[in-house]
Amino acid sequence: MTVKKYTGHAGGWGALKSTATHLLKSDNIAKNIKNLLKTNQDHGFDCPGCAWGEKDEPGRFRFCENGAKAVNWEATSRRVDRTFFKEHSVSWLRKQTGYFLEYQGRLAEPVIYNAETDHYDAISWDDAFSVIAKHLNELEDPNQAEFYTSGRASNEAAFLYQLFVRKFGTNNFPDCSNMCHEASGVALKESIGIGKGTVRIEDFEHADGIFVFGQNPGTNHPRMLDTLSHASRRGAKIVTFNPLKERGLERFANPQSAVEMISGGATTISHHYFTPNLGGDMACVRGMVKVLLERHNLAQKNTNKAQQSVFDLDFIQAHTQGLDEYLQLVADTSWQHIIEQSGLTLEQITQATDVYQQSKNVIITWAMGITQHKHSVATIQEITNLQLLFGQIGKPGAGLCPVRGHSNVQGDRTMGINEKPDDKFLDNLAKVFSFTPPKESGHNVVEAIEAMLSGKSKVFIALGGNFVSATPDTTFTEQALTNCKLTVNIATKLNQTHLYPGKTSLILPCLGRTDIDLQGSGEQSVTVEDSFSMVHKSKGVVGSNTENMRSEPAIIAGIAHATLGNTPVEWLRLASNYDLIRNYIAQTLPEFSKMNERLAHPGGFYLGNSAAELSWNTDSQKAQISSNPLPEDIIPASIRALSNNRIFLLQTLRSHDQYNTTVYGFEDRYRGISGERNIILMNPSDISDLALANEDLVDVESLWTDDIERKIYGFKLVSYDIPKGNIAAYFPEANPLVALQNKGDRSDTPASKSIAVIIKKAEQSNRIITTALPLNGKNLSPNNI
Ligand SMILES: Nc1nc2c(c(=O)[nH]1)N[C@H]1C(S)=C(S)[C@@H](COP(=O)(O)OP(=O)(O)OC[C@H]3O[C@@H](n4cnc5c(=O)[nH]c(N)nc54)[C@H](O)[C@@H]3O)O[C@H]1N2
Ligand SMILES: Nc1nc2c(c(=O)[nH]1)N[C@H]1C(S)=C(S)[C@@H](COP(=O)(O)OP(=O)(O)OC[C@H]3O[C@@H](n4cnc5c(=O)[nH]c(N)nc54)[C@H](O)[C@@H]3O)O[C@H]1N2
Ligand SMILES: [Mo]
Repeated sequence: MTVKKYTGHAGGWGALKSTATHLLKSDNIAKNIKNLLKTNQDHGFDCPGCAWGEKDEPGRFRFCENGAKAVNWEATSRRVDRTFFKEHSVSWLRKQTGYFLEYQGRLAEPVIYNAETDHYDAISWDDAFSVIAKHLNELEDPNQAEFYTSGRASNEAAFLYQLFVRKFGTNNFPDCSNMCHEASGVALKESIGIGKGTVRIEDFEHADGIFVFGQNPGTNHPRMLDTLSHASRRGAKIVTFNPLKERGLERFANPQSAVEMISGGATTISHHYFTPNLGGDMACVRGMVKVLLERHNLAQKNTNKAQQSVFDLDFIQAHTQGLDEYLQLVADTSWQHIIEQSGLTLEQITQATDVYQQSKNVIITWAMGITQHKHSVATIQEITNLQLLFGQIGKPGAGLCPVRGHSNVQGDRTMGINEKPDDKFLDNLAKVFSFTPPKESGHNVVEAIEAMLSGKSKVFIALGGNFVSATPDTTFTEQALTNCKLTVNIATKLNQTHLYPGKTSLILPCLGRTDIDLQGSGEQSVTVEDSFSMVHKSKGVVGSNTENMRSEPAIIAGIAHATLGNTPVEWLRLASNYDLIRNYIAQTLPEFSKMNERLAHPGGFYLGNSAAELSWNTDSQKAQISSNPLPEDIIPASIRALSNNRIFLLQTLRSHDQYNTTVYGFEDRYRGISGERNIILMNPSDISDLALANEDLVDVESLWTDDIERKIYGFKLVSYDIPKGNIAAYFPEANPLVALQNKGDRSDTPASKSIAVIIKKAEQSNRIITTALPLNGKNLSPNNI
């Protein structure tokens, strides 16, 4: 492992070099260059990397370094077929890393698990569909099946999937959103009546202040840096809150700007960079509002009537409710509480407030640093309150911007992948398809794991994703899957989830976003929705060696047809021409009316956003200014009481060289960490307080109020610029530490950025990294797993 401080700016030649290296390492350089040029273009495919949007500007490259990696890795010519599975048993494959599995290439043909030999064998598509149909139809209750979705599924696939599952009879739709932006959806729905962001990409051109909370766009949304650098050069002030000094948020050279590339110059992104404690953001915003309230109270004494209010009283009066209760709560929150919890000084909070107050138009963005805490819903509502106090919603250059993760995770929700569907959607489904969809709420991710662990749920079907590695309490989730009678994975690449088969298990290989999708009526395109509610077409361009793969809609149609016959639709006919699926989407969801026609417009179409139009679909028909108490403490007293050792708060995050559970390599370039992923970032003075040294190996144990030991072993300490008491490790390596019940209030999102842990020098000098949980009475230790 090497650790070397990265002193350059983000983007620039480094990003270009890395893109080139990944291209050169790929099997087919010319093909991949051609692919990249089609990324996010009108006649190409939507980048499977992230959900950032694009302005409708012809002639620009629209990919980034990490999008290039995603495209290259999907377009590999390596194949995992029956020969591969003959050579490798499931037990052997389980011992390999995710990196190894991903590297084997694309899944090439359907396979079924043979428990006697512990190998997967080839199976025909028709037989695979029959196996699934038989298992589903034999269940006593449709609620005994779980239907997981990962956010790459297209609108067409997602719509078909939810239609099949609801007709089958359940709302059990655990999905990656539950682990991602669920808190944003819950908070915004309550506060402003719609669970999506209110800004469009053009708004960034009109914002004077942009506040970025808890996200690392240099790695996870690199095209956002392009947007931010334009705003910065135009004079907008950017304020960042992040415990880590993420390089991309400090300085960025745009690989698409000739001047910056040639001059070696870069644009300053953040004018103020604040490093709060993990989970301290709600306190930061509460502090900002407290400063503003104090200024407001002073202003009220002003004799000039026009200057008597700091807040936008007209907006508040016309559009909101809950002001008085909230301001009382702010007044009652002590500065000591705010300062201690935020980890910032009063002066820093005041600086942030000044920028906010001086900006005519403000956008606030956020991602996982905000959504993966116990008090995430409350934090997002606090952010929303701030914007409501100043009427910073529903005007150009202002609003709320949860930056979504997976490239179509927002679209999947719009299509009805939702364990708690709203009545209007169900009524429309009932009307269009003449059946009564189930109303009862289904399972989210945590509930699905619990149901499979207890044996209540017996079938697990996954439309993409890597359930075992993405979810908390890894060992429990593995057990939950192996408890099932049937597990089915529709996937592009082999991953750990496929290696924890139920009694019967199928892997069904599907086409990816970049592949040409040929059906009965010709080449198909699909659609996706970005973070800005823009729906656009995506059409694959790669076309070799995919004969025995099927598209996601074709696979879903095959399963549905085998299970339900031709009800309520002719599944196979829909899969032969996706225009027909889109016609049904248009009939079911009013905002998609004339979908096929509107898609002809370059750049696609905008779904609209009620809150951005100052229409509030809440019970009161007003935007809600919420009153949530600041948490007493980020690490609750009940957890503190569990250990006499020093307790640290751990966040799990992404390196620059991974896509969620897919590890592309070992270069976390902007953090200067190379060659190693089993690491713990820690403040140097914390390392010496523990009487440890940089690069020492440690065991990490998380604290939770059950009697289960959750540990990871032999992680390397890396001395890092991070607030004291806060530490960081990579996702998914640290997932075994997240207790299933350590989750967000009202969102049930695993609190992956808020794990109380204790650190000890590693007991063994060899580096066995695994979990140790007592399961079924068997005490697993690193040596007998
Ligand atoms: N290349 C690439 N692109 C991706 C992904 C990927 O894995 N690789 N994943 C996609 C998906 S699904 C998602 S959801 C997004 C994820 O995008 P991000 O949310 O950027 O992902 P994380 O790596 O989890 O980064 C969390 C950031 O928040 C900070 N943070 C953590 N806790 C706190 C906190 O309490 N307060 C504050 N203020 N900051 C905090 C961390 O230091 C880190 O900078 O990216 C999407 N795009
Ligand atoms: N500790 C911790 N845990 C986390 C997080 C964290 O920050 N910390 N982040 C959470 C977040 S934000 C998310 S979104 C989840 C992600 O959870 P998932 O979405 O379940 O995980 P991914 O790693 O994105 O899934 C990768 C797999 O998807 C399959 N795949 C890729 N492309 C396609 C496709 O086009 N179609 C199909 N059918 N399959 C495809 C491949 O087989 C690949 O192995 O993880 C969550 N888990
Ligand atoms: Mo995500």
